[in-house]
Amino acid sequence: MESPFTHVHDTPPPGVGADWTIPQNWDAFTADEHAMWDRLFARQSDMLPGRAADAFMRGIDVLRLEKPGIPDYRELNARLIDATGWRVVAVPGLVPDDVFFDHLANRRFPAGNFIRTPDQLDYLQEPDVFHDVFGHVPMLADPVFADYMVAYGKGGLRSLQFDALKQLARLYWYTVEFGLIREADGLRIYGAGIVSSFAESVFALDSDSPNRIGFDLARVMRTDYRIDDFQQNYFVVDSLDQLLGTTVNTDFAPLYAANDALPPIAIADLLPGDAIVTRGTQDYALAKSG
Ligand code: HBI
Ligand code: FE
Repeated sequence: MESPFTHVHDTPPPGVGADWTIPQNWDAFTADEHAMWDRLFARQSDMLPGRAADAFMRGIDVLRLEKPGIPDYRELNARLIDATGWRVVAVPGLVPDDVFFDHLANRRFPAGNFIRTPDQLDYLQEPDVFHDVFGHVPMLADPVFADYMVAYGKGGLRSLQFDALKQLARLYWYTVEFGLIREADGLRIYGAGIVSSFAESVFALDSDSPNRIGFDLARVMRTDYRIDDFQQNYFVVDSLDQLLGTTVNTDFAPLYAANDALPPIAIADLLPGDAIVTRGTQDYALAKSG
């Protein structure tokens, strides 16, 4: 069983609950830590209008995330619970897959309770509070996306019985983390890995390099991805209803089996059946590899 992450411990460290949650301890964040949030927030919110999905921009608004400083979950959760019944809980970092899925299935989003330091402004291995709260939580204020994440958590728990974590992790990656959506005025980003990244917010929409492919559940679940650089593929949903509908109306057990009988799809490969939105040059990835 392969996790996209490498340093997940199996049992909670001392002082961490059995569900891996810890108190947010908001009062303990320093002025420098709040200032880091404000710096990241300003940089992203300047760029996101016209790039981020309507649902994401609405979430920022509904949750009053423009208030300076790392959000206090006592206030944030009051608004989030009102909107969709979701809440944010603090965790030390990555948590085991079963614990992660159980939180999602119960409308709890686990957020890393630390913030990056100035030397890690643009890239970090483990999700911090800026990625988790700024990136993920606005979409959780959208009722349709909120239900999708619950369905994903429930599916995740079942996938562990089917030994299908890898297939389900790809679905998370290409939707929740790096998804694009088609809106009236063009493509928009909704994936948390993009909206929380200064450079990828531009690259994902403007670069000629990556493929942009119409979302197809079975295809996505076979597609490898990279965790070390900009994506070489983005998958485009027509609506959040499409994403939720496909997920709840698909019987995943036969799909896992059918996909298991096929080879994985290499990162940048295009297939004859793909609904190609833009065919990428892959210039960026090729230049990097060298
Ligand atoms: N833990 N805190 C945290 N955040 C994640 O996104 C996360 C995790 N543990 C496991 C996990 N993700 C993966 O299983 C999913 O992305 C599939
Ligand atoms: Fe994330």
